[in-house]
Amino acid sequence: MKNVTTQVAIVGAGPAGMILALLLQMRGIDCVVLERRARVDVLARIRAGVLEPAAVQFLRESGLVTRLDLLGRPRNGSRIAWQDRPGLMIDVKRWTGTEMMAYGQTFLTEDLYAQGDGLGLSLFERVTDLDVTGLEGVRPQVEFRTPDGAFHLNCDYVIGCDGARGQCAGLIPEANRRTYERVYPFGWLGIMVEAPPVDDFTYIHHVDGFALAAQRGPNLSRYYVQTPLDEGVEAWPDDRFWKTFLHRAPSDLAAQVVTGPSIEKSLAPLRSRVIEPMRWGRLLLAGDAAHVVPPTGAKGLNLAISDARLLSRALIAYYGEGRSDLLDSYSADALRRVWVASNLSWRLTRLLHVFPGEPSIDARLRQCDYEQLLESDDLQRALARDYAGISLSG
Ligand code: RFL
Ligand code: PHB
Repeated sequence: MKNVTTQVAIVGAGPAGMILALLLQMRGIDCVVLERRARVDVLARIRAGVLEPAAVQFLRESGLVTRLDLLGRPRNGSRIAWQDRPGLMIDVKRWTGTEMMAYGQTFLTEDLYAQGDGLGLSLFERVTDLDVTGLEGVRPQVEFRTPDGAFHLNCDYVIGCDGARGQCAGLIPEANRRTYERVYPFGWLGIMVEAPPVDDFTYIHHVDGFALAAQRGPNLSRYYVQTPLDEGVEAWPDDRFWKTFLHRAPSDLAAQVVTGPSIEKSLAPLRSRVIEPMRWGRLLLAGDAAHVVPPTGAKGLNLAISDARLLSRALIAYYGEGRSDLLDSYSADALRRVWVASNLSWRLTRLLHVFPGEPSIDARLRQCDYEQLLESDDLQRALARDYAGISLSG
């Protein structure tokens, strides 16, 4: 077994793990990243598309991403389209004076891996048999295997950035953690298409279900439809997808859509989950490992970025100045944002989706919610602020 010693061991090389690792590395704090998958698989994942103003500003200032201005597309906000009712702009620009940015998570991950190569980041890929011990002491131990052999790692802190299906959250003994969770009775089927996108990100509510038109670039579009959980990707050939999407979209939007063969297709179940606290002993959690939101609010990646940022500050203060106060308050500081974002994601999901088997009163209440939103500047401002993450940044 090969021995490795480091200050911070980071499990997971998604956005949370990579951003944290790079921020630490740039400040001379020694860290090692352990990733279960091979780089090609991590880089092939297609997920988020929208960044909040604070995330854009932070990524710009940090120098971690090099192509924001080349590949990113500033957005004033996103639209809601509603069957038989007027549409509505979630007008971030008007109500907050800031802009969102369309920037695919795939681009971000490529940027982060390129920075990691440039900085000589110590990244172990295809990690298996991860075993973490000693989290209650001062010197946690991590054992793992890669195709190159078995490793034993000594460190000061273990950071769990291993996503929604990772194992780090489970290292907190059940008696010391609380999990709040809702599993939604539907998923999103997403396709990527090499065709010009529609003008605006548009969330669509239709009596038959939700749909979303999104964009990745001048010739790259992303579309989603709400689907039942008992149907896999194979039940959704392209022609069924397009028929469903175009049926749910209002006619003016449908007229803009350039259809084409999908170059990628995937199914995402929806859930809300928060694990409290986000720290136990020498283990700290960040990103989807600690909290999962349904994608409706476009918050997951933004939360992963803000966790990584908070945690980097706390670790830099610890190693630079010997202060542990920011590490002690990390969980509470992060959870404030997490709950506000979880609440927005739940409210938007409930507003825009049709829940199978719901009582008929729910559809009328949903319509009432939307009509109140249409009529109220105050409600629109509040929604725009939450969507932009403005009320969270304080
Ligand atoms: P990730 O990206 O899941 O990365 C976790 C990494 O950990 C690895 N791993 C392990 N490594 C070592 N040992 C183990 N035992 C391990 N177990 C797991 C995994 O291989 C992986 O590489 O989590 P992270 O870094 O916390 O980042 C979270 C974001 O990826 C996620 O929240 C967003 O993609 C959510 N999301 C969106 N967020 C937004 O802010 N804006 C959006 O527009 C948006 N759209 C979306 C989304 C997520 C979606 N899906 C597929 C759920 C749209 C969709 C459809
Ligand atoms: C996306 O671009 O994939 C996307 C955009 C907005 C969302 C979710 C996903 O709320």
